[in-house]
Amino acid sequence: MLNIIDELLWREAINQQTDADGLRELTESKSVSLYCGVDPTGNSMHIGHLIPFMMLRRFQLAGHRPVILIGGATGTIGDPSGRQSERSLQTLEQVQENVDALTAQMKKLFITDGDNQVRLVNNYDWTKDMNVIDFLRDFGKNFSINTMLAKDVVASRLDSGISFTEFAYQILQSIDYLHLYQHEDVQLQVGGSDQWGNITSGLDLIRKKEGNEAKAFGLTIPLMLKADGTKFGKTAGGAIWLDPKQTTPYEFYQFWANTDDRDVVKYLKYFTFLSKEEIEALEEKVATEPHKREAQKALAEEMTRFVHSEELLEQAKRISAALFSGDIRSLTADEIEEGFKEMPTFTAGKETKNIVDWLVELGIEPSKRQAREDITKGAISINGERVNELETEITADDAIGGKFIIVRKGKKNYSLVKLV
Ligand code: 629
Repeated sequence: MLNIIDELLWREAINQQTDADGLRELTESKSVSLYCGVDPTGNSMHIGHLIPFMMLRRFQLAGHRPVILIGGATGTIGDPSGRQSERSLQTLEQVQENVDALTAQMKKLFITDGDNQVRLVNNYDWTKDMNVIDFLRDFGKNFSINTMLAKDVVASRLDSGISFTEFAYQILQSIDYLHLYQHEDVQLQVGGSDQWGNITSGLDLIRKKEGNEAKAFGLTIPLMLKADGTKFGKTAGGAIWLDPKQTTPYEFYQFWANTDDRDVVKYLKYFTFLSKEEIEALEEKVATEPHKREAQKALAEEMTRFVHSEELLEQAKRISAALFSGDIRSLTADEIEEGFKEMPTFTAGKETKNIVDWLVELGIEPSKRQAREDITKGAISINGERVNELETEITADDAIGGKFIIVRKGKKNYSLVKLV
């Protein structure tokens, strides 16, 4: 088996390391505890957050021990990393709600019992009772303003300005690493490349408190870039959330299924737990039969199963197949709602109407003339069945589950009509 570091290198999942040889040696000699943190600044993670936590899972599969930190304390402030302006403070109640939501999300993704189980910790526990004198005497003395000013995060804000609160954020994250080093045996912190400054700041604190021989390491993960130069993880509809209410499993599945051929192998390595052999076989498929999109399907399946479930994956696939073939009648009302969330939506009454009038009144067709022409040439389908007769009546009975009628105009123009 590959050493975990070699595996991450093969997956192109390492950006910077504080001591590559030292970490390799350590991971070969023992089961290492490692951590990554997330701040409760929202009520759901998006796929950008997921990456370092999937790395923790890779370490776990290789026999190491992951610790997930939820930043109940740091989340009340907010990390200035990568931001050009000061954050507005959330209420403590809001932060607590987000802590609960993220904790539930993490527990669903990462098994929290059994052998080398995930440990979930909250930095509020060791930060909330610290008083200002302890903070300044026990920790503040170990931080040089000169070094703090030189960190990218702070340096890039010197023009636009940064409050003392956000400036001090890196101290809180450093105290966490020291705490976890001392009490949870943690020897490695992982994060996205924006976390390099905070991670190295924690290592400096550990060395000052524990001596230069302290064996602690930092590793960051590269930012994912797309071949076409646009930002990964964002679509026209916004971020890809893990919360199924914000991004439905169908949309989630489609996001991965739409990956460009130039990116798909990179994503398979970086995001999935498929083996080197499996990924190489899919790479071959991209080269020889790209039109089958087998690599994209494998990626979409792996990710949807991991984040949602086998059941929701099957549902997402059924919606995708029905929309592709036009067999709308095979879907339930819930599946229609999910599959058509991003499509033009209209509301209509329940009274029976002639199809031509109905299409024009809804605004799906611009005029009766156009409606008649489209129907006559067979370009209009209702719930997947072509309408040929100009006299066709639309009744409440046409609604799937009593709620939805799907109109297709031409090959791909779907509209969702909700009956009220
Ligand atoms: C206390 C707080 C710690 C360790 C970490 C933290 C959170 C960290 C942060 N992380 C980002 C976040 O919470 O702000 N200061 O949104 C986010 N992270 C995942 C990746 C990241 C990073 O959750 O590290 O790089 C995104 O990919 O931005 O003791």
